[in-house]
Amino acid sequence: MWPVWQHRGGSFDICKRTLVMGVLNVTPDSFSDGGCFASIGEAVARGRAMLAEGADILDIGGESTRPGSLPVPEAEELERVVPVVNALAGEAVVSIDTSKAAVADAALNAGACIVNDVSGLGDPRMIEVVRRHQAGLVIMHMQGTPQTMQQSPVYHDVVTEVGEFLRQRVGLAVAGGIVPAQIVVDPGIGFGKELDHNLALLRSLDRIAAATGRPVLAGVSRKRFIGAITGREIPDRLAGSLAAAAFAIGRGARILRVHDVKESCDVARMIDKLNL
Ligand code: HH2
Repeated sequence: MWPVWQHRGGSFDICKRTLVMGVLNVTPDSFSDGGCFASIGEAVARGRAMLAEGADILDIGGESTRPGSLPVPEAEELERVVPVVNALAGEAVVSIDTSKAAVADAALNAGACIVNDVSGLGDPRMIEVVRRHQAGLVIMHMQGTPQTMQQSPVYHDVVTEVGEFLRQRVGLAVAGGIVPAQIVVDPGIGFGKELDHNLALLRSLDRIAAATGRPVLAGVSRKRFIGAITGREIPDRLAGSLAAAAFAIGRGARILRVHDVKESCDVARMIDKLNL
C-alpha cells in the first residue's frame, strides 16, 4: 500500500517488513530509562548495541515527555543530543525526537535523517526545516502538553478526533512542501489519553492509516497502560510491551518505537512472516 518511507538519507521499504525504531533517551528523567545513557559515551554505546540487535532507526531524544515533565531549554536539549547524533549518524539512520524546529535543524545538520515530532508540528518553523532537509517526518498526536496531558483528557470519539487531527497535520505539511512519502503518523499512545483511549486507538490503527493515507508508527513500549493492565512496574513490562507490539502490527502499524530492540525485532520478524 505504501511502498516506501522517504527520509534524508534514502528510503525504507515498509511493505516488506515492520521497522523497529530503538529509543535512545539522552535525558536524566525519561520515564523508563532516564539517566541510563546520559553521557555521550554511554549513549553512543547503547545506540551501537541497538543497531547490533537489529534496530532500523535510532530515535535520539533530549527532552522527556513523560506526564508532568517540563520543557527543556533549547540550548540544553541541543547540548544533549547533537554530539550523540554526530557520533551515530555515520552508522545508523538517526531520528531526532524533538518538538523544537531549531533542535531538529541542528540534528539534521549533524546527520539525522528523520524528525520525530511529538507535538505534531506545534512549532510553526518545523515544516520549513523538514522540507529544506528533505527529512522523514513522524507527526504524533498529543492532547495538551506533557505537563498537563494526563489531567482528565477528554474526547467525544477518540479515534475519529485523533485521525482528523493527523489528517489535517499531514495536509498542512504537504501544503508546506513536504512530500507525502516523507510522512508517517502516530496516534501518540499515552499522550493525553486514558486507558480506554489508548486501547481504542490501538484497535483502530488501520482507521488512522486510512484517515491520513499514511503509514502508522506505534509507541507502546513499557507505557503506563501496560502497567494498568498487567499490574507490572516499568522494568517488568517486556511481555506486555511485546504483546501490544504484536497486536499493533496486526492492526496495521508499520513502525514500532521500542526500548527492547532485540525482542521487538523477533516479534516483528515472526508476525511479518506469518502475515506473508
Ligand atoms: N513516546 C515517547 C517519546 N516519544 N515519539 C513517538 N513518535 N511516539 C511515541 O509513542 C513516543 C515518542 C515516550 O517514551 P520515552 O521516550 O521512553 O519517554 P520520555 O518521553 O520520558 O523520554
